[in-house]
Amino acid sequence: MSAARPTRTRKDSAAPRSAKRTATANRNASTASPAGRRAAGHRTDQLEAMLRIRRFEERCVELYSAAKIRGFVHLYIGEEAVAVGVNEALTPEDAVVSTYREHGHALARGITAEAVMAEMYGRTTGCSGGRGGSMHLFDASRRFYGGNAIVAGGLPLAAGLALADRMREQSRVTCCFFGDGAFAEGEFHETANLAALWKLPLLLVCENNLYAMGTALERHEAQTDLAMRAASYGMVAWAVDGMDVEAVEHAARRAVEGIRAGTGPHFLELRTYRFRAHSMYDPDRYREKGEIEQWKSRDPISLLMDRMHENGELGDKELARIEQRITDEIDHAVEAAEQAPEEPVEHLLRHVTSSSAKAVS
Ligand SMILES: Cc1ncc(C[n+]2csc(CCOP(=O)(O)OP(=O)(O)O)c2C)c(N)n1
Ligand SMILES: [Mg+2]
Repeated sequence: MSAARPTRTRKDSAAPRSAKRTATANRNASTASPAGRRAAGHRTDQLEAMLRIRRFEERCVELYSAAKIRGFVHLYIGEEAVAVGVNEALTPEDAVVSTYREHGHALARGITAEAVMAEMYGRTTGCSGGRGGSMHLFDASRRFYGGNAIVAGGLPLAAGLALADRMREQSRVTCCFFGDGAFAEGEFHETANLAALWKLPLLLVCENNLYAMGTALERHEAQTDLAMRAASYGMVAWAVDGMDVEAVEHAARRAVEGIRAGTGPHFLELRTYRFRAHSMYDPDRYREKGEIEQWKSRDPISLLMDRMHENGELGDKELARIEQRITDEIDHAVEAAEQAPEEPVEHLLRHVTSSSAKAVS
């Protein structure tokens, strides 16, 4: 079985075409000019944000092997450009709803590595008080409304948040991340229909990594052009190269602009790939090694680094400084999680609303 298609020139050209122009323009801009320096600085920030996610998850793999982290863990490695590029287009007032593969979304949103790592450890200092774990990161103060273990489960929640903001006449956008697997769920179609009908301020971000667990897209969808299907609901929809962080950000900015202008929901199909298995339990026997390697040759971090090297924007010293900063941050996060307390058993019934719940003796 082969689902390999790392470069899809014709369809990718819709939104990214202008993104590519922007990237070319950036390359030509002299870093000596203020605009050139700003663009270079922005790329450095994008690189650091993607590296933070990558290094955080690499550490999670080690900690999982050491049985420090338990339960289900779904890694985002390979998809970092999506979380980082989309987040750049959002403001702190906007809302984000995510999936169980959400470490990257949470970190890009600004939840600290310390709060996420403590949650991975199930400690009280975690962003969900240690009750959620890897799949249920949550931080209402950052308008980050989870982490959701149910495929497509975040979509109706996101529509509700967007409707609430609209009713309060607030100019906010709700961004909902979900996978290609969500297309097989009624919740996607019900949400898309109502959001388009009511012109909700909703950004639908489909992370099309070509697989829903071990099932390739063409084995569960009759029509695999997801942007085209979303457009059939009467919303603006584009397919974007999800390995190019600048293209992602450019498309997300255009979409958010349209949403804030009142034109209703926008849909982005980000064509991406997870380099690791579905979860830590998955033996990953349904993909050809060659396919994985082909996608790795378009690693979003290497793509951006190559562009920056080409522009003379990234020196070895600067890269080493960024890597060190991230290593220190993650070391500190692990140390803090190791020291943090677990929830005492007497608190077991906190947040349990059932009247039949009994106190533990
Ligand atoms: C409603 C529901 N059905 C089935 C599952 C089991 N399940 C967990 S992950 C997954 C695949 C989802 O794939 P996709 O949406 O493409 O996201 P990805 O894992 O690729 O990021 C399935 C079927 C679930 N969690 N929820
Ligand atoms: Mg998928």
